[in-house]
Amino acid sequence: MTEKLVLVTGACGEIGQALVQGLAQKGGYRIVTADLAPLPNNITSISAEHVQGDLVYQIKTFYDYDFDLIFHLAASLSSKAEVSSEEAHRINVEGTMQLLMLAVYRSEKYQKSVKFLFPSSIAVYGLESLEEKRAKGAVKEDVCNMPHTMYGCNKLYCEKLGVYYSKYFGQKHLDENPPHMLDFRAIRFPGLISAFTLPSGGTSDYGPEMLHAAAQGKPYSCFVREDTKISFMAMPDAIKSLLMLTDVPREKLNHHVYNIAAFALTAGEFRDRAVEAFPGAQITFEPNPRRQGIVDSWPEDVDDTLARTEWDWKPDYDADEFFDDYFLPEIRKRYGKN
Ligand code: AKB
Repeated sequence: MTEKLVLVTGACGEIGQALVQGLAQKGGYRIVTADLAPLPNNITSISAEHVQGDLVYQIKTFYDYDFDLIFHLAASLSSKAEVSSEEAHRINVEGTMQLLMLAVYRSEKYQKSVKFLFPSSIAVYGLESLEEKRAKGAVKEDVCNMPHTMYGCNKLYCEKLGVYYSKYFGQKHLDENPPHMLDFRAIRFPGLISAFTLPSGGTSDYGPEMLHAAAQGKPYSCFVREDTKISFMAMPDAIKSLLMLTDVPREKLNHHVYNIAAFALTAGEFRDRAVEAFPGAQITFEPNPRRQGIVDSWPEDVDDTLARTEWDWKPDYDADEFFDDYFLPEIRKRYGKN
């Protein structure tokens, strides 16, 4: 079977590293990676070619490649994007727009829809108050799409752009023989936690940061309140969801954008689990008002009925399985705490 040519942007990030390894395990792919940074050791041997540099300036390079599949992971996350919002807009929107244009150009030229997998986020949601957040509970895809952050606005707009390039590009869908367009598929990820990498620039980062600090015996000051609740997921489940959605026949999908859920915990519950696993862990709570405001605007949880019914999504790790079967065993190995 001929290998499929796949592009992974943001390959050096948390999802990127895990996804490149997941694609290699699955086999059948020739992987071209792209990122601002050089490849970390754990994926250098897997990448067939690494294009290092600013994505917006690298795009023209990619016009020569016959990509079947694109995982566009490059992004400036929510907290970082609030500090440098213009740069975030350039990366998150201009980068995505350029890549969507490349993919739709190739789809039309070679009459073969390029599959474009896009990691969106719970950050597209915006709850106006803690009362509304508690009342709404697990939100469906079509409610509260009123993001409070640059990053959330970028992700929501790029979802819409993806649907535009899949269904209405140049209004060519009205032509007698409409051309092949993009096959855009997006997942709204909750906060992701890996035992092997640490997050940077996000606002759900307090979860993984707290656990990694406790495992190393380092004190941790949490930048949100104890009662702060949002949805989280084990990194292996995030990769599973991307690979599952990639393989679903288009005709089985009635949507382009999907919530996925696994577990939702408060920051206090993370603390309890960390202290239980690493007695003596010193965890305090010193909320940062701006970052607190961001997570307060995100839902307590998400409703992933569409993903479950349209492509049989189901996480492998609920909260207990996350700690007992994935995170604690791996983190203890990583920091030599066996
Ligand atoms: C962030 O915190 O910005 C990300 C996200 C929830 O999309 N981890």
